[in-house]
Amino acid sequence: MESSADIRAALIIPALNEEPVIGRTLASVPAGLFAQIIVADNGSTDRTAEIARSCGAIVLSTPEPGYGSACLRAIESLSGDIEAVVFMQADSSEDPREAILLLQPIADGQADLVIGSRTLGNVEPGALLAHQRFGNALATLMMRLLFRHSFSDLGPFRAIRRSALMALDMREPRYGWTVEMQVKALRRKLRVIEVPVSYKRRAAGENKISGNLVNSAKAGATILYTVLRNAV
Ligand SMILES: Nc1nc2c(ncn2[C@@H]2O[C@H](COP(=O)(O)OP(=O)(O)OP(=O)(O)O)[C@@H](O)[C@H]2O)c(=O)[nH]1
Ligand SMILES: [Mg+2]
Repeated sequence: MESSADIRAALIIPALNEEPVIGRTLASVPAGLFAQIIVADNGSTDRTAEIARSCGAIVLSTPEPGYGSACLRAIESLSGDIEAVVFMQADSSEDPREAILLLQPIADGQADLVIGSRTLGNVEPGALLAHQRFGNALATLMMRLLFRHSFSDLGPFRAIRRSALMALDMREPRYGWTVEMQVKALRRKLRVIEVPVSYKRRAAGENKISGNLVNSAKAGATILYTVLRNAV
């Protein structure tokens, strides 16, 4: 696998209390692939920020809670020459070497948004739970009915052209963020593709969303509401 794309890219990693794993996640990012690596923290009470800094990442914190708020803050701080952004989890579920697969279609001028699809890729047993698959299936069905476009996943590992990202005017402060990006991209008729990515169980640390049924239900409701709200 090649380790550099023909585009100047930044990596944004939203992270909340990921002390046991953020170091290994950052260490596995191929050298030279990203011009900027930003860990988007908000309110970690452990050593996430300190470890991320010691690994050479820029750490940004926002007092506003939420996955989306952290990502928004990171976007505001992108340096002027960045042409594309990759979003990735902090927990080593994804393989950062595969970021090149997400970036290349953008570099080649073939896509504006590239979703890393876990359901098309290699999923470690137990990494995608039944309720996650169900939520994904429901949200992608809604998008298929509303926009006649078939996504296979809402995977958080994804790349987007910077100009497209700015045009989307992202607003969702919490877990509606990923699906907001997909719905708005369809509404704006951006060139959207999917590539298969591999997906593993988190390497260590605590789950914030899918491991807890109440949090999953809340995230699921936010996601479905976000699809509907941005569709009209
Ligand atoms: N900054 C920030 N990051 C968050 C927040 N909630 C989750 N994250 C990060 O978003 C990513 C996804 O959260 P996870 O806890 O891994 O959720 P999940 O992938 O459904 O659950 P696992 O299967 O355990 O990985 C991780 O990198 C988290 O650290 C938040 O409120 N703020
Ligand atoms: Mg995770």
